[in-house]
Amino acid sequence: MTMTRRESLTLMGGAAATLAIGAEQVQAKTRAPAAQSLNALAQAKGMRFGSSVAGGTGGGTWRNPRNAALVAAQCGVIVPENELKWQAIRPSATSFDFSAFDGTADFARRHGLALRGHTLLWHRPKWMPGWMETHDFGARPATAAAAMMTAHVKTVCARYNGRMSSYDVVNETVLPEGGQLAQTRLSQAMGGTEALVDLAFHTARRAAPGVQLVYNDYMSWEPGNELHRKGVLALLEGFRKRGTPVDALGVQSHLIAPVPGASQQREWRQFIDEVVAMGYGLVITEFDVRDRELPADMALRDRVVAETAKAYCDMMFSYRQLRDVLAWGLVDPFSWLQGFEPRSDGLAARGCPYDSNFRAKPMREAIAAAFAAAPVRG
Ligand code: 9MR
Repeated sequence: MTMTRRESLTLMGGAAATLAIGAEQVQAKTRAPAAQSLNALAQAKGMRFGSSVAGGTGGGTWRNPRNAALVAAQCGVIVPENELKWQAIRPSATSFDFSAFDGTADFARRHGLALRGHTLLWHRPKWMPGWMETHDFGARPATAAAAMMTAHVKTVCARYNGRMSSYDVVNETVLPEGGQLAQTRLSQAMGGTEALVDLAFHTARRAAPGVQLVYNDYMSWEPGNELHRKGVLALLEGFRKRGTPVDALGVQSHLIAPVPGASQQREWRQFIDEVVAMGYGLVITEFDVRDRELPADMALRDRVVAETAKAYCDMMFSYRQLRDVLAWGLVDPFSWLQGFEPRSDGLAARGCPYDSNFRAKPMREAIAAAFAAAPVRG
């Protein structure tokens, strides 16, 4: 069932009276653990908390001292927001440039933070480097495409050997509209998307033994994601049938507040149940909450975002297959959400655990409370 905007706003109005109580409960429950870092709370359960960190010179980077201090204090693991993508590290078909990412990797080393690699293959034409569009794959395109994919994975894995705990080997190759696999010039040259993504995983397993290998995608629990989820399940089934070495599903978790209805939540649980039944681990790779459907009132928005985060984390943390939980940025003003589908009233999005003054928001307390309530992993 798809809720219209009007229905969801009516629901919001009705829910508003009870939200205040909900927020007080969240605060009361989390008063004690609030002093502990999110990663310390996670660690107590055999989990880890982390965030993406940008490179470059903006506020969300490791170069911003306040942001760096917050990341170092709250996180046990980080992932580069953009700096390991093909667009960043492949200036041409034959060259690599790691200068942007190396700063982030060095920041992780200095602070004793684990690293996730994002991503060895973002399999959408839009996110390939520009030169790919006109690249000449020659007389034997399948051989040339395989060589390019293999060289890419081997080069990245060799450079960061012993420093990565996990890779998003393939990102977003399932099309959300129908669940089919995306095609790119690389997969077309290779003779098919399955062959290409399988090769990426097999190469990563050999080049980075012992490192968690993840398929990462943004199918979510809101209505409208049914075909996307179906496509992801089909891909994961295919991996198992073909013996492709994939360890976990990366659930990006760019949620849209408010909390979806009970039937949606049931469907989501069924989806995750099917994923873990196939033997896959789970990673929350890019957590944040979009508030563009919520009214302007800041306190109300923060509460509904926190409620959404709490309901989601409670469900996800109940799966012992989930160990790593990464936010896609910790601080509101630096979030990708500010530029992507901005709110129609022009207000800044408030989808991260910390506000523009680096103060913890109710969302931060919701995540803390969910860690406190999570079962211990063995
Ligand atoms: O947050 C990232 C933004 O800064 C980039 O411009 C964009 C394109 O590279 O990618 C964003 O991160 C995406 C991630 O790599 C994959 N999942 C969706 C994320 C948000 O769009």
